[in-house]
Amino acid sequence: MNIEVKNRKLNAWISEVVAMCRPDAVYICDGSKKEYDSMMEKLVAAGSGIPLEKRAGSYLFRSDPSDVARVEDRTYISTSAQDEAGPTNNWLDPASLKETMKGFYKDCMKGRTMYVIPFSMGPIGSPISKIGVEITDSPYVVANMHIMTRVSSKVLELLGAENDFIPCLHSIGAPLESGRKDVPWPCAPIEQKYISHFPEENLIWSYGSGYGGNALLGKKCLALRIASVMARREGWLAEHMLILRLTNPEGRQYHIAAAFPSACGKTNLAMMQPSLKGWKCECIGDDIAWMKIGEDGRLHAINPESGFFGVAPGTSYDTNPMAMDTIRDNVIFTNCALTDDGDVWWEGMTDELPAHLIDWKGRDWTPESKAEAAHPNARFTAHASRCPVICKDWENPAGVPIDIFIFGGRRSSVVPLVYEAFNWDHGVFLGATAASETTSANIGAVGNLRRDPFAMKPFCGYNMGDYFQHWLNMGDRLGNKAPRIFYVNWFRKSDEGKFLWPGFSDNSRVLKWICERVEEKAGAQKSAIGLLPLDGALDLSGLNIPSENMKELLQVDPVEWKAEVPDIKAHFDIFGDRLPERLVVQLQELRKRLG
Ligand code: OXD
Ligand code: MN
Repeated sequence: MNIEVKNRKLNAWISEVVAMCRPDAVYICDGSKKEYDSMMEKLVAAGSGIPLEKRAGSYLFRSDPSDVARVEDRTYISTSAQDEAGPTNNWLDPASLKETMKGFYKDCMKGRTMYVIPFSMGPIGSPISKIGVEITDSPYVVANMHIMTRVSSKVLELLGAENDFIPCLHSIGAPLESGRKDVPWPCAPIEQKYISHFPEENLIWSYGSGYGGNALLGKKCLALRIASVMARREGWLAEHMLILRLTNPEGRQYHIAAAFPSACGKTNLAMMQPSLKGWKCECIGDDIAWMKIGEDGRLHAINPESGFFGVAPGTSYDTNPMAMDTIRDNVIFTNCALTDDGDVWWEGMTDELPAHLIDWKGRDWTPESKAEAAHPNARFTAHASRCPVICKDWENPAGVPIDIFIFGGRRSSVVPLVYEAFNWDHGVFLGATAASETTSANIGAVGNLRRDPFAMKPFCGYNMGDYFQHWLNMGDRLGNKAPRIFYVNWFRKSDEGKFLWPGFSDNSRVLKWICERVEEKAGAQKSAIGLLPLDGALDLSGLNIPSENMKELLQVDPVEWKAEVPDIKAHFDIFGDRLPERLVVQLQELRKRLG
């Protein structure tokens, strides 16, 4: 080993994994630039990474076509009792799952180096942060972890001899028999992929995939699935939320945490530049928020990550100029198309299509080609510090005080542009019933309505009925210091199928109303589903939206909403007696208000 490890638990674990996986060598990561560069050198030499002439310090990777996204149906929450994992998670008994996986892990790192990555989720040493150690046989994972988490030998120092950490074991599941040539993206077939969580012992085992959320175990596996269980145990919140700071023209700051399912523009909102004069928006995080009640009784949030693992297609100077500026250099691109002059391209990046590209599968592509040039889930990995609107407090170990929670989804009808919850319990009801229409980024038919409570369905590491109760309990503890709760829908369409709201930087107009509600400056009208902006309360200055469109955007049709009730009831029924009574009451009250 290149660095001496003093931590007893870590040493024992390394020995155990070496005995099981039989790597050729063991390397302890220190998080240095030199180390990152050596990973890239190795990956380029292996034919996996393509240096991009047009973007300094940037590389393109093409995954195996079978390894392009998170694999939700191969993701397990393994608890001794199935009820603890609940109806929204795949469950397998821990002993038998470990037995199966040990069969795959046996000798799985032959011919490869085993990397040991000490990392911190959250600023190193912050009381909200958690330490993990990922063992992996993928240098691509090491490089991505350098960007997405704080990898450092300081973490090993913090661990000392006795301190605890969350072990995250990862293998791509492609041992190299002696003399066999490697492939650019080694991985195991789909039926051998397992993304397993053992929350009772804070343990993660991932096998067979090299891709994003399956392999960068600090992100979805640790910072959401395992952290959500720890958060419930310890009385805090680990959420699938962006965090932003909005400053009004008078200099008053508001901190917003918002949860949207995938493909609803979370990264765009996190980096949004307001169209309203005098308003400023700064990004703190685009995917995950960890929130604890501070000494002042308020909820304080940190972003546990240190980078963005963003969806590339659809990102452009129109939709998200700040993301485009973030990814000018020092980026890892995965499954984007390659231009003839050594740059990346994806659908939606430019109006004009390039005349020729190499697509994400490595084939020639022209505008006549039927297939997409970039995979719809193509990604960029970029360090948060590269974002021109990153907030100066994004690494503040104390976090930022949250004023506002926003939930939302993609709904072409029924759901108005914005409304406010009547109170905390009603806000929890809005989060618990959040729904979105599926897009091509989701598996299954396009346009189906999918309930995705708090955007946490794929990420809650325990019974979601208990998760709802945890939110209710947090509200009880926060009392009148609780953030106010709102619901938004940027995606309502006219009968002709056109978006009614311009979205993007004009979403600042909705955020302005939300802030004015918090200040008790804007009135609201009561509807059956919540509090809506009064006529003329939304600042539409400089916008040219016909008044009938505004009417439609804010319309609440009791007939359409009555049709939602049985769907919500069916959604709630799956939680059986784990559904909190207070949410049953919320549904009854909605029914009553609808008449
Ligand atoms: C993500 C997701 O990759 O939510 O962030 O799917
Ligand atoms: Mn996400």
